[in-house]
Amino acid sequence: MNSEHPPPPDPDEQSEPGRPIGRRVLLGTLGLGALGVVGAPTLQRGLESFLAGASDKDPTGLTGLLPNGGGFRYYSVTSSVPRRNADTYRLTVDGLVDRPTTYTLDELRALPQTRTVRDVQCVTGWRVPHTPFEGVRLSRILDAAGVRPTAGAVRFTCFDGAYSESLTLAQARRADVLVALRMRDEDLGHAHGGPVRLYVAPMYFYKSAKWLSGITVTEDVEPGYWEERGYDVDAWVGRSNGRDDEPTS
Ligand SMILES: Nc1nc2c(c(=O)[nH]1)N[C@H]1C(S)=C(S)[C@@H](COP(=O)(O)O)O[C@H]1N2
Ligand SMILES: [Mo]
Repeated sequence: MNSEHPPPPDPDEQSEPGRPIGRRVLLGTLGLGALGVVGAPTLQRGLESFLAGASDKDPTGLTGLLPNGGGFRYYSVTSSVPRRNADTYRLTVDGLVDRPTTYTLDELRALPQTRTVRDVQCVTGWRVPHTPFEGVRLSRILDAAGVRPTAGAVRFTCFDGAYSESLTLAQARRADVLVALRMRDEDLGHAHGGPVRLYVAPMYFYKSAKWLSGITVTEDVEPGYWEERGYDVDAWVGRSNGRDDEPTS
């Protein structure tokens, strides 16, 4: 089963201080709103066993990951995603560049790798502290392609056929934005967007497009999948979306 990311909060609810909107919206999405009367930690455990149980019956093979021990949730906006491996994976770089390029997985692996260790933060409130990611700096890939002077933004597309994201060119050139091949010191598995996902360390995790297949340099930012549905395009952690639901334990 796939756990769909909840829609953004209702602005009226958002203005009430101290309400755990993220969790409530998540439960609402799963049709478990009635469980909201029990204490939050119990509720969270109940939700996790509900999801884990459901995922056992998942025929897509994306199982045992909901949530896995590390505290991640598994998100996909599509009900199934094709698999890509070293033979079939391709990353295309095109748009406003002098040298459009297609990379294989081995070609990405052969480039210099950068490792970051930061907290992963989903906009709905869950956080996974000190998570290592490793991959190629996006800035290196952009430089290799030769970004044209009229460019102002970068758009990311995915081989799930649905998700998209975008960054301004300045954001995309940050040293902590990676085309990630590894997470937690292992090759990125299919469920977490492998073999290659974007990793935008300073922003909410929805910026980190899984199953990355396309990087297109554009003139202007085009809102991504969740941004067309109400989330902020500038997704700096703690500075946007109004629902940074800090864990209480
Ligand atoms: N292709 C794709 N990328 C995606 C998403 C998605 O649904 N599809 N969800 C986003 C959101 S909202 C989050 S929190 C993270 C979840 O990553 P994970 O499933 O590895 O925990 O992926 C982001 N990237
Ligand atoms: Mo998210």
